[in-house]
Amino acid sequence: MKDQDITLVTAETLRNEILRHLKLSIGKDPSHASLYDWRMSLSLALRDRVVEPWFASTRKTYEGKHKRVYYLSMEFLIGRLIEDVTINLDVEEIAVQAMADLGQDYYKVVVDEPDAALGNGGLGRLAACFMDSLATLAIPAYGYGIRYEHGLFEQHFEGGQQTESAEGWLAQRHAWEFERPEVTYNIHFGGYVSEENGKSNWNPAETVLASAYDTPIVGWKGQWANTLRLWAAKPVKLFDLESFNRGDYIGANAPERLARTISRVLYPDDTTQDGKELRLKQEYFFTSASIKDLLRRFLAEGNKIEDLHEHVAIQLNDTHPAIAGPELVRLLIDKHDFNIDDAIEMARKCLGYTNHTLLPEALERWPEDLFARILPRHHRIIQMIQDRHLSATGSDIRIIEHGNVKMGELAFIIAHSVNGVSALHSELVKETVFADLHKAYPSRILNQTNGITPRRWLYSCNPALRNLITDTIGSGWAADLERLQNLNAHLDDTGFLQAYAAAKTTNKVRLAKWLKDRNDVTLDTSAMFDVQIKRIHEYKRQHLNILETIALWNEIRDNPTANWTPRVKIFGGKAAPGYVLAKSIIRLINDVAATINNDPVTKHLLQVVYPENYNVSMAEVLIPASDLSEQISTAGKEASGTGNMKLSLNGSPTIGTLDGANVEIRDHVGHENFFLFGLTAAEAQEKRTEHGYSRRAIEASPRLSRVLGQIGAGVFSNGDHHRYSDILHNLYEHDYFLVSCDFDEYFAKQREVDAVYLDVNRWTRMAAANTAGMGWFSADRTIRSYADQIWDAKSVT
Ligand code: GPW
Repeated sequence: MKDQDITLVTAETLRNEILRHLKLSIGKDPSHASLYDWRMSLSLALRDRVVEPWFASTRKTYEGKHKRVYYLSMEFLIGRLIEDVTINLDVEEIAVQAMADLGQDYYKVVVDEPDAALGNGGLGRLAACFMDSLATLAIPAYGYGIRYEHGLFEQHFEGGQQTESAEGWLAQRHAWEFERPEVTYNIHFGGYVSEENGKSNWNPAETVLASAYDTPIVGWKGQWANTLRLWAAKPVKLFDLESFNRGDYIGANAPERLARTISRVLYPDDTTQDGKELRLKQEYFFTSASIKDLLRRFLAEGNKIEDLHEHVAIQLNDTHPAIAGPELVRLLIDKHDFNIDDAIEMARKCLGYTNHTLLPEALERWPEDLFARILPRHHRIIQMIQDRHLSATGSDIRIIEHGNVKMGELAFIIAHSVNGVSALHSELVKETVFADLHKAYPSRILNQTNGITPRRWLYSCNPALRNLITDTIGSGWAADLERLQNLNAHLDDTGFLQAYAAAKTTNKVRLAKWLKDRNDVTLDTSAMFDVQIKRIHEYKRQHLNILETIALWNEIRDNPTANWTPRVKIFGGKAAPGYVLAKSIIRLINDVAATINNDPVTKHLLQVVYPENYNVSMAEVLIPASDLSEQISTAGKEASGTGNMKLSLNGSPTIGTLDGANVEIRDHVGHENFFLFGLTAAEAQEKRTEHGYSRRAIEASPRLSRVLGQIGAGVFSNGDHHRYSDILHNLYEHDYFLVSCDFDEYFAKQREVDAVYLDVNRWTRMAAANTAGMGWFSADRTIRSYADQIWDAKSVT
């Protein structure tokens, strides 16, 4: 069969395909079809268009014996897919027309799709951006993860406080996936290891089935498509008929319930690890299934197992899949007669490990007794990996220490490459968490600065700016983002700047309408939209932002007739359900909003909005409308950040610290187009050694003292003096994240921002310079670099 030419689709053919699906796949007549029915029909018609490029890609990979990349990740935060697919297939206009011809509003259908929220934040979204770039670059690749029945929880505010409810994206049929009931693997847990003729046998106590579901991921212009393969856990024995026959109807379902628990729900902790047995089972479940699957594919193509590393590159997205190392070693020994040394060597050649954090609470470690109970054979293999590492390097760094199995050390030692996710972070990886291992393996640590897909994060979410860019520098930039530099030639052209400002206004009006419909709040679109969107965490310092907001409110009230720059402070983000202080910060933001937004003296100058349930789709509305990007983490704590890149790319200059990728963003957009403040990573570390530093900083700042005094006096809590004693105590007594120390400089820098914003031309030039400078942060650049430096993988041309 001939490859499909995607440009041959017309609105008419697409319309007929939609109607055919409505009838034959959904079983509905147009006169009775609901929004859901139309959405399913459109999605299935679009999915059909992806199948040909998908088959063609598989065929070319097979015929050319090309190396495949396997990206193992606990999280894939992909969001909605309809627009992603229409844009990548270049059929958006056609889809709009086809739906209009059917009497349907395409955009209504688009927003009806639930977000696939199989991730918490940056790490999961990075995996989704990487899948987009791998397909765009035509690098043969599989993403492997878990098909969670419930994605990230839904966030609600009740009296300003976060509550959570289960998310249910699979309550409706998932249009994009293909179930593969024939692709299953037995995954074992527990039991014991016995020795026989020098061979170890694992006699597991429990077995569940890993069952595959495939979603094709199509790249730019439909030239290539890869597979996202997600595993669902199912029982080996479907139903306990004996119990049923005894009349024990509940007990009869026990095998089903037990197995399905493994893929039931995404753990909602971002950058913290709590050592739960179920989490370890999830990690081993999807990792083992993935390794077995890639070995099966490799052998089915007639390859020799000795050549595995020439055909397979496995990337570990943080340590969550680090058990891939021991699992591969185990399979090579038990099923392919490798000796232990050769097996470790082979595993090393195949594996790369990406580190995404230095926070000690995020570094995975398992109590050794728990680990040995669930994975007895892997426990022994890890000891052998450790023995060989100790004797080969003379290092005294152990994987198993003080009764813990440390997954970071395991991943480092078993992989041939270890990378950080921004230049600063990779240097800190060498100097801190892995300093000793870096000495033992001095060429192992690399840097791969993160990137974002410009298709979703500009082309698709920001049509106003997309059109202006294409009108100004021509098309082609979406898959060659460095071309945005060509905008630099237009930065002093008044017509261009006016058009740029108009595009921003269009997006702000769109956001204002969205908020009006959803939350019934009215925004002044001429005010500066100041945006902080990310998980709520002390190190990200949303509390620094809200304290500064209170200080500004005070100053406007003190002097209401001064030339203030009107601002809307927009927050978005979820807190881990068990993270008490983060939840307190959320409540404080909502309390402050309730007070400030009702103050007749200031409400035209200062507003705080915090829409609930921030997710990928909300980000797609907020980011294009943002004027100012808040990237204010304590230096040394944010590994990279990727929201910082999305906002800057969309013309929102950063106010930020020298942390993570902020450092490189500032270098690329120009120091004069970035509002820098705060201690450096080295200064922050130094500061923490000074006794009583935070109390002293607070006492030295009348502004901050006044704000903290107001909070303590109950100004934002109906006179309740104690509501925020946790935050206040934390700031006075152990302000590890240095909010107090950075406060005054942050406040002063915000006033500089105010002044620049009043000068429309200067501000717009700065915003446009951000767009022009951000081309390097395309995930295409990041993926090319991984392919060259870590995977030795090539684009198929
Ligand atoms: F702790 N990140 C995240 F390192 O979103 F595993 N979740 C996580 O569990 C971890 C990291 C982990 C984020 C980083 O915080 C952020 O700085 C980075 O940009 C992102 O991963 C992608 O690299």
